[in-house]
Amino acid sequence: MKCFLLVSVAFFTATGAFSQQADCSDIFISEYVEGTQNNKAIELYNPTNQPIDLNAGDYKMGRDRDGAGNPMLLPITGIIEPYGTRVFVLDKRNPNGTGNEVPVDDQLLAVADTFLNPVYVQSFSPMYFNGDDSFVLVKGTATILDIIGKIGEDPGGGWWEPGDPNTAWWTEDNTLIRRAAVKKGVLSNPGVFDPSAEWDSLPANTFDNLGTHTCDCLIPESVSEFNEPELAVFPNPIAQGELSLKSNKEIRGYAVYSASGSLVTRREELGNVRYYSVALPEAVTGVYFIEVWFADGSRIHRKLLAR
Ligand SMILES: [Ca+2]
Ligand SMILES: [Ca+2]
Ligand SMILES: [Ca+2]
Ligand SMILES: [Ca+2]
Repeated sequence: MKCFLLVSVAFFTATGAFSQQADCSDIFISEYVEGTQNNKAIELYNPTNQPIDLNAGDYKMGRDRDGAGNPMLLPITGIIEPYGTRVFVLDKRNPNGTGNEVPVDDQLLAVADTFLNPVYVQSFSPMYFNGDDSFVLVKGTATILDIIGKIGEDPGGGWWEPGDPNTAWWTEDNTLIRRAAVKKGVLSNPGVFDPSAEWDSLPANTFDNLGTHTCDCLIPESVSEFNEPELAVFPNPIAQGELSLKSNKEIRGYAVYSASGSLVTRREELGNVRYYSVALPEAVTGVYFIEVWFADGSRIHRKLLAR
């Protein structure tokens, strides 16, 4: 029996009482995919240096349908490793499905850690967000950890950047990625939801960034207990041709390659630094790969998106 959890808007619009939380201390939403058809996914990020057990912590998430003011919350399970993610995808997997049952994209099938909410029932359809439904992450019975959109508001088709003359919808047919500088979720219902404040907007059906997240919570001091090198590459997507590398191990050099494998830029001897700013040629846009090697001989590869 599914656990139904309908909580009144009065609780969700309460401010102050539950809004204290230190940076990098609990899970938040790192990516939101509202693509075409059934391509819907939510990525959660653990910004702490300890594993978090979603079941033990009583985490739940789901949508507030069309501004109803009563988010439908589905209990979630799984363990998220330190600085790791967990990807939840709408459970449409029948390859022969048609119409409302059309299966999600193969790339989503491949990257999902958990499939949720296979059957649509209007009164309890937490994962069937379609742009004008705020999405909420809750812990226990009374702690909001994050909100996309505004509970109790139907913005029309989707939320947009206030003042944008084109009013392009950010929460419908779009992928949203939390900026690296964001270190906790939105802890209380906003007066106005401005998606541009904390999110980067990518085209519909962009799935390449699911399964990893770059966050400033990962700093060398906080990962020094790891034996394996940890590397933060941010911002990603890259803005203005600049990105930063941060690690708990000494970085010796790096190389950036295009998606087709041609070398874009390379530095051999950085003098064993733990932090380095990389400048890319201005013309660089699209998908790239960076290889970083360390003083101890280990190497890490990461995918980059430049816009
Ligand atoms: Ca859609
Ligand atoms: Ca809706
Ligand atoms: Ca609407
Ligand atoms: Ca991601």
